[in-house]
Amino acid sequence: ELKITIDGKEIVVNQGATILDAAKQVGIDIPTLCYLNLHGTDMENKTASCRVCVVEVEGRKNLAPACATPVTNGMVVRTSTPRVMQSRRMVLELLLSDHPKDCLSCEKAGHCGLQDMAVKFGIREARFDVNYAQSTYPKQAGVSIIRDMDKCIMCRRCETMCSKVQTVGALSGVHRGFPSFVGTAFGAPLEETVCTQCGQCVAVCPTGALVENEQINEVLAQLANPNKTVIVQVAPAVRAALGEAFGMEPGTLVTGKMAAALRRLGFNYVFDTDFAADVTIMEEGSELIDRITKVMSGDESVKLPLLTSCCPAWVNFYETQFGDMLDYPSTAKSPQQIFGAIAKSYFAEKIEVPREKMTVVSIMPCLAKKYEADRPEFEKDVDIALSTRELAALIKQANIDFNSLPEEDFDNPLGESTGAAVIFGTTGGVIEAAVRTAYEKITGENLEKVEFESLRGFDGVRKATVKVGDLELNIGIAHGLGNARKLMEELKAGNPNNFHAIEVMACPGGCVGGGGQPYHGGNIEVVQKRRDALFAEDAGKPVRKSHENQAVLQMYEDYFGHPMSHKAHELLHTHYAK
Ligand code: HC0
Ligand code: SF4
Repeated sequence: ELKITIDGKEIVVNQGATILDAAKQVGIDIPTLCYLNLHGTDMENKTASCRVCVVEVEGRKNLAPACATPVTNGMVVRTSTPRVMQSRRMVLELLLSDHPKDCLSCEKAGHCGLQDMAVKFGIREARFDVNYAQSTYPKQAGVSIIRDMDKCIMCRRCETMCSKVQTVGALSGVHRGFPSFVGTAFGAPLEETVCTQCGQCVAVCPTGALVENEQINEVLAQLANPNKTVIVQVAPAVRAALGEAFGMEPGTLVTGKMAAALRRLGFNYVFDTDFAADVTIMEEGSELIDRITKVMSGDESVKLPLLTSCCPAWVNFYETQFGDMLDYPSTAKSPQQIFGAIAKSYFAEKIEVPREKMTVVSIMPCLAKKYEADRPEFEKDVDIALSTRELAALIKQANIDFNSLPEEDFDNPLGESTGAAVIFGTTGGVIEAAVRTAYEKITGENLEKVEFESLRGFDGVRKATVKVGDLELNIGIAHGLGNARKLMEELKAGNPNNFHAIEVMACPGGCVGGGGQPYHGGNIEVVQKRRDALFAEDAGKPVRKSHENQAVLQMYEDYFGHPMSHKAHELLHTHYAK
């Protein structure tokens, strides 16, 4: 234990703590720009590159970066002396000297760490700004992500996220000093690298260097076209986070207001991805039971464990990193794509609108969903995927007073859903939903208690055994791609845990922590509150098992026949490629 005095307050800290940690303990806020710690994940960015967090340490000549300076016993620190304030301003002015000044039209405006800092420290001029000295790089506009390295401040949060948390390694710092930036191998577009499009780099970028490919105007063009029937679907995790963009507490559910807002924006049908999540369980659950039955009877044509396949960044990850194991994932499409396929077949026929006159927009907490919607094999079943942030921006542009909207319902039939579908948006939720259905299908008994506490939680890798009649169902769960890699390495080593099924979500926390959600500013508790909100919505639903969704059952009766039927395979399943 060590003693330190910060701004006159005495604090006792553990060995290894930094000045920043110590200050936090007593609620002293030292401003930081590059530092980021997502507690409970492998994300700690400690590059000490921005120098905004410098403080005065008694007995030392130079100012010390609080994020990277370990506490020594008896240390006396002052965090906001005139010298510290001047130094911070100097650092900011230097950063701004090599930063574009198009803040008015920057996609990150209002959410930019650098802008916030400049406002906080009252920067009125950038004294070192010499136009010819600005470094410029070609802007790269991808399907999901736009990279503008002119705005990179070399905090390297994206690099830490991509290499440490996701273990993808698509981004790394190149060059030193003035011309340095974070780039891809050989400067290739992200689509041509190992990037999974998870968007977690965007989620932690403090500036406009990494942003989503905004598609709001494309949606407005569709809404303005009288020849188009425009249908919208909303992913489970969106309802637990959208409210944050309108000043509500993290974890506030806005399902009803969200439906009302979408209706006022002019969508012809306001539907729910949750409907399709229930369909996913019908298909994937049947596939799981089918595989287990076959493997138990010695049939070696199928593999266990079944890997969930609804997270598009995870799909990209195993396609590129584990291309020799493509017979493990479920062939069921993701709910987003299942929804699109159903909307443009079953529903289109029902309302007698030809496919070409229908536009399907989805609202997703995710950036990889843009990439998924664009994959050629899906033939534009989903035309445009907007992020939660983009929906918030659209609602604001339309001048809708979100907070005073009434609570409305989704339209029918593709708006009907169960509690099992809602929890898809959190880590562990997809597999819990699948177990609820598999349990009843395998045992033929009614499942009284639908909550499986053993599958819940926030550890990066979780393992649980659920008793389903005589069968002991071994389940693995991972969130964050680095954790997924650990489970995949286990599989390669021969599946020592004898898993039957594994759920993976690419983002820490699952979709609630997705790369398209309102920025949480590095506070992982926000993600956990969103998860709790989804569990609350599930608990309040009258129907909580996917196979009891009446609209889904009706659709099977009228259209698909049964799960895994020929028609279901054609429209609801897919294949994977290296
Ligand atoms: Fe998800 Fe999904 S749960 S991936 O996290 O499965 O993005 O919310 O929409 O498709 O339903 C995201 C969230 C979805 C899909 C669903 C799945
Ligand atoms: Fe890495 Fe994900 Fe960003 Fe791609 S989207 S560069 S995988 S963090």
